[in-house]
Amino acid sequence: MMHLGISLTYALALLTGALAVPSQHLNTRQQPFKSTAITTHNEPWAIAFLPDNRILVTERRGNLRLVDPAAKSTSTITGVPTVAYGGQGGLHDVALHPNYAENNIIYISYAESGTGGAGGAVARAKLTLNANGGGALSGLEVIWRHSQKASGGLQFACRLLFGSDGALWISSGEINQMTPSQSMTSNLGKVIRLYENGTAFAGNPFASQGAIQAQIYSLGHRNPLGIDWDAEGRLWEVEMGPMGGDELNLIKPGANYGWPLVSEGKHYNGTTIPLHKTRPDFAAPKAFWVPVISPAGLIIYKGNLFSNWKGNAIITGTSSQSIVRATISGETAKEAQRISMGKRMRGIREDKDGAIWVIEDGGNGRLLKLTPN
Ligand SMILES: *[C@@H]1O[C@H](CO)[C@@H](O)[C@H](O)[C@H]1NC(C)=O
Ligand SMILES: *[C@@H]1O[C@H](CO)[C@@H](O)[C@H](O)[C@H]1NC(C)=O
Ligand SMILES: [Ca+2]
Repeated sequence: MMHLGISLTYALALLTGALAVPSQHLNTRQQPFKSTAITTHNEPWAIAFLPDNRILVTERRGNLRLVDPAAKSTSTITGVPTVAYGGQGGLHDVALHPNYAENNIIYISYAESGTGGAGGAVARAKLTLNANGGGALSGLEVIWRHSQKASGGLQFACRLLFGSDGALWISSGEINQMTPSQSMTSNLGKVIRLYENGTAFAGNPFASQGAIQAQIYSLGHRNPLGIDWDAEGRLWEVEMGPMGGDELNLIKPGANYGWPLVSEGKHYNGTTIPLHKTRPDFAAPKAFWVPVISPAGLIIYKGNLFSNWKGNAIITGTSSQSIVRATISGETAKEAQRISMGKRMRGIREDKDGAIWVIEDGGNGRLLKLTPN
């Protein structure tokens, strides 16, 4: 700590995030938590906790693993459909049905091949666990898919989240097609709300306007890789911008978040894009990052273990190789801390005891359990 060349009091304040100082001063070199490596995975993407404290981990090449954290062991769940592995695509998220304890249904999202390239899909299946580890999916049924496919293998996203309304929420990426994010006859670049069986949720804002429209909760998104609820039941979302302009958004029904018409970033060829402030009819992000952090996952922290983090957005970043913590006050949000992890960070989840679990990106990505020092 003292190698930072700052006072102990100040360093402690940094570690607990108690000081409201600009984020460039908050690149804490010493991590404000204990990090315990549990297992290592090949391109892990997402984490879901089972009721018995074991953990499902997806790996992008199409493997679903069952982790026993007590034994630090990994076994395999069979029956995952063939995924379109390549670019950013493959097996993505995993989530439990709200009544998993009774029906053993889980949901997975993944990229699938088809006419025109690849697109995102969401399927549900029954998970049967073996007594000696491992298990199998059966009765797999695709309940939703992107309304078009595209080549390039980019920006599928498709994070899965259940709400207290029992609905399945999907953060649908725009597979690098841009304009469909603004099209009401496309489900690319949208936040989607469905019943658990895949039917569009009756209370959706455009429910009366057509089959695709009925799925849409919000539009104008690019690569929305994280969604979570706050304690008030509001939905927050992070999405990767183009060159610059990663966003933390507060999701409201029927709102348009502007992509690709407005952004705080530029196109990769350097062409400028009008800023959100030029179009007040679009919802501007509550926080944005230029240069990018590359947000790949999000939780709004609800536990007591990290007592100073309650209600904060905790964001995993790939290019930034960090965990970014943002405070939320009313409808405003602000980066408060950036914790260097030394690796591209991918999935993040909070367990029922308030510990934070994250996974590193890439070929030897570790599943890490974070608890206070
Ligand atoms: C899906 O669930 C909704 C809500 O429970 C129900 O109204 C609808 O009929 C179901 N659709 C199918 C195809 O089962
Ligand atoms: C730059 O990239 C954007 C997005 O792909 C494209 O719409 C635009 O035409 C490009 N501009 C130039 C000058 O190549
Ligand atoms: Ca936006």
